[in-house]
Amino acid sequence: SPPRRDFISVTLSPEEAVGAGGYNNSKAWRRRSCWRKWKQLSRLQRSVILFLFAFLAVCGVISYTTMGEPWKSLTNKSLDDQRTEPEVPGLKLANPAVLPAPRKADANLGDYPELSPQKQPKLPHVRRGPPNLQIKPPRRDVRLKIQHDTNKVLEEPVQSHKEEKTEKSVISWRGAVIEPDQSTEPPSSKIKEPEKPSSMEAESQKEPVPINERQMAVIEVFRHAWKGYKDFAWGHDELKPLSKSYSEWFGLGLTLIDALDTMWILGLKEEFEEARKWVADDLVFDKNVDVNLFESTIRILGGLLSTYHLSGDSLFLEKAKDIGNRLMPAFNTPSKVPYSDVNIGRGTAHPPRWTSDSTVAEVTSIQLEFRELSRLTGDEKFQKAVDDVMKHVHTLSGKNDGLVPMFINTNSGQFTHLGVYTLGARADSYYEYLLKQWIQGGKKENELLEDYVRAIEGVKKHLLQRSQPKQLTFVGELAHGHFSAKMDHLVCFLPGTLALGAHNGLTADHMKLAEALIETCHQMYVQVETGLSPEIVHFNLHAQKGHKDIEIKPADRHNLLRPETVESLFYMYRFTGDKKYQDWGWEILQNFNKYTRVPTGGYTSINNVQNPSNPEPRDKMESFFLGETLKYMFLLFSDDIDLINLDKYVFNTEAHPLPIWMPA
Ligand code: DMJ
Repeated sequence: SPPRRDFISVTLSPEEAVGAGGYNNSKAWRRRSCWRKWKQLSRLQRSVILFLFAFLAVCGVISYTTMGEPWKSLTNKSLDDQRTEPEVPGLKLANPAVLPAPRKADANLGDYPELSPQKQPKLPHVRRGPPNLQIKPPRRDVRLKIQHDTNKVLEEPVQSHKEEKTEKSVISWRGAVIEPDQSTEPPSSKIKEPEKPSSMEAESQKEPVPINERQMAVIEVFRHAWKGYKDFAWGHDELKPLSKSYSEWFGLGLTLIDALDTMWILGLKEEFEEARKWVADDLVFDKNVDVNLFESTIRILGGLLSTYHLSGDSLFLEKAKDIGNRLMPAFNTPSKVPYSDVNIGRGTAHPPRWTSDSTVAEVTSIQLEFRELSRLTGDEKFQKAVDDVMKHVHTLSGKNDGLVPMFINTNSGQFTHLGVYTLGARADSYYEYLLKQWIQGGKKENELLEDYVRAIEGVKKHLLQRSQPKQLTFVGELAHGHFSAKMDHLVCFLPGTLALGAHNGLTADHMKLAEALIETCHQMYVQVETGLSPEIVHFNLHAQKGHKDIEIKPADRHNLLRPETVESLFYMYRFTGDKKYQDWGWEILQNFNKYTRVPTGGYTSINNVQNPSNPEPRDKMESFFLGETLKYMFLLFSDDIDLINLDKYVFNTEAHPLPIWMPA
């Protein structure tokens, strides 16, 4: 066989000859030239070079695995910071100019201690979520000593005074310590005392606002309700306090989830920790169960997101992502207007059995939650789905001066049952979420504001009337041109929403209307025998001897422990400082205690607000009693505006506070 050659001879082509003689810098020439040089090396030389390359490659891989992730994380952050436009073509994010760049779904900086907030380089210009909203957890060394009887609290001022002193230190973890300069700090997965940045020092020097006697009474009511839930309904949807059992709606521990952030705000650390454990160990969404998209969004997704923000505990964000993803099939409709029901285990969605319509309030009151989920996860699909619904509804015909019908078809995307307009059931929170989305997004999304302002003008034009004899301003309903003097208790969200709009710069007449309407809602309580409002009232338009302003039909005289009036009282007190609103709320709390409290634990809905001697308990405690009513009650009695500051948070329609997206 021919001897193996260490060299090869190369015959140059004419062009190469030219190149050799002159200057040829073509790529082909350079490639061939390199190859020739390589081939001219000895086998030993080649082996050494190859070995060096291999060695460098191994070093590269090792250093990438130790340093690559943090580097990647920082790189992603820089990209996020630069991003001003959404990645989805055609989707204009609600407020790209002011929206803090979304955090990536897997951005758990707890995994990277070297990137702890204090050491992390501050990236310029853009504030990042979750924003400056973490509120410190309750201190372990402080225990609330709460009396078991509300009346006792009031009868024994000396003891109450002592408790107030104890509370001073309890409150110190809460209202006074909102941390304004932690905008770049991701929530850690564990609750811990963070090192205080300098701006926080100033905050914590603020005199703590002590919990007062009325707030103590709310805590006592909460604990009594919680006792019933814990003893007889733990982990189930709702307590049936009389039969000492429970009812199931979705089978997802609805009351427990709805109550999480209330416990945090009230400072009930032990209860909170116990509930957290249930969420960690037992809350499973992989279940073959149909849930209502709206109800599970406002109660479960909203509750988990707000608890995540208050506690900084990533468990709640993980659960929020899980349920958020499982609800997404609802948007797979011909019109993109979502179906009312989703099977969260199977990933299928459908309208109610009898129709292909959805309720307008339901499809337009899930936006705050899904938008926030996108901001936190960096996954735009959630926001896109709900923004598309709003954009679509914005363009629809069938409105009457901004007022919307109650139903919308999931196939055609058009309103149905035209001609009926109400601010009550099936439309209510459409109006609420127009304003609140505008606030959430930094007041930049003009279409939302336009629709809201137009709708309030529509209310004034078509739905406002005055009753006799007291001249109470109320919001009635319009059906095919006929005015009905019927008002749901649900409409009592409106004074609070109007006041919130006025606080955010809308015209003073909104506040005037809010003042008139909250007086009416108050009268819906005080003109009734038990001092509790019925579900629906009819106002008298004509004075009749011996008649009050309010008439109640037998089918409407139940009370479900609803929050709307207390909610509005809270806003009115925050914005006016008028203590009468606190007094009105206090009367309501006392009447709940008088007529709805079940001695063995829990509170119950009642069937007859007109019969003080037998209000006919219904044997059900709705989850919103703990999620909303008692939370708003506690906030109403507080004089600390930093206890859920309304310039930093916006409440979803189930009273779960979500952050307002701060401008850079
Ligand atoms: C709650 O689930 C929400 O407030 C919703 O917007 C209306 N109904 C109840 C409370 O009444």
